[in-house]
Amino acid sequence: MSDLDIRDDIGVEALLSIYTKATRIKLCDEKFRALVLAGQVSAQYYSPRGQEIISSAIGTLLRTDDYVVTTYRGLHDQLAKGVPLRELWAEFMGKATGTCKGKGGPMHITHPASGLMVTTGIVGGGLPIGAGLALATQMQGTDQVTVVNFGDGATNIGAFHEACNLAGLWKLPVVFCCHNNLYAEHTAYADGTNVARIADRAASYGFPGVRVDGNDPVAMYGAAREAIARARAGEGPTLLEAMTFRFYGHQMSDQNEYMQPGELAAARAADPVPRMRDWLIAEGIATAAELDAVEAEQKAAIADAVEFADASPLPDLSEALTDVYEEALI
Ligand SMILES: Cc1ncc(C[n+]2csc(CCOP(=O)(O)OP(=O)(O)O)c2C)c(N)n1
Ligand SMILES: [Mg+2]
Repeated sequence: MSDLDIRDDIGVEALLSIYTKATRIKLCDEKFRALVLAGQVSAQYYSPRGQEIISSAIGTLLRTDDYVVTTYRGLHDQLAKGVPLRELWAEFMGKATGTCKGKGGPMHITHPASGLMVTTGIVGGGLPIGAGLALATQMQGTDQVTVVNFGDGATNIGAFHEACNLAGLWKLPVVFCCHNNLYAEHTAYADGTNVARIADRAASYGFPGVRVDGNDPVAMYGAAREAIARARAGEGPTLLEAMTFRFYGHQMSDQNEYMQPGELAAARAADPVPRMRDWLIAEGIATAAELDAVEAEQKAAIADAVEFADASPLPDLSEALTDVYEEALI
């Protein structure tokens, strides 16, 4: 397919949706890192900068009632699925108006109304939960789809294999989306796994595995569309391996010393968000002025959310034991 065929096939609306979501993620991430570095917000944060296109394509394809599961590096998945900016920012700042009333923070965003069901810090822990969500919708006879997002490191955790096995066996309506950013904390993928392509692992569970350039909106949209359609049609899971890179290391204090010389600079030079902007303009899909307007609109929405979160109260002490399974612990 030529770029033009693909453009017609995907449609301008979907392409602009991907760009709008990616812009929101990029700007949100930049603002959050700036506030943390300035000491104005205290939170554990794992930046997904560089991985925006994967979630933006998936978020454009999913319905609100579809489910998404993500990880501590989950801002891109949360925003792309439609978690509202104000509640998200309030949660990031630990405020009572946040998605989890300020008790979760960035690593535990949950917003069922948007279909963002779980954010977990347990590597690989999201896969069995996602398989369970998919099993629930299968039993209820709906055509909802669950997308589980996780990293390359997670594919060496037992839970990945257990979830893939059952999902394949029961043909669950789930898409396992691995964001392969080439590193798990400070360990390069090849130093931890003797299989060159994560996508190949799907064969052992009897469902398709597809490797795709996760930074290419057209390729990512196409692969995700097929996987989601398969799941929705009752044909079972797909393992997507979306190749990408994270621009700000594992966590904010990461000095990236374990990377190859020039690797990070090369990845940043190929930043997928400005690259998509240039492509949209070059293809005549949007004008620079139209995309400037998208960016200005997202900036204003983020400024509003930060102001809202800043002005919101901290949770009351009397709330400390609500919604935290206190009865089960007694
Ligand atoms: C079960 C478990 N083991 C170890 C950790 C510590 N840990 C946190 S993030 C991480 C790396 C995971 O890498 P990957 O799955 O590639 O995701 P990425 O951080 O690159 O998005 C590890 C080992 C954890 N949180 N949970
Ligand atoms: Mg990784």
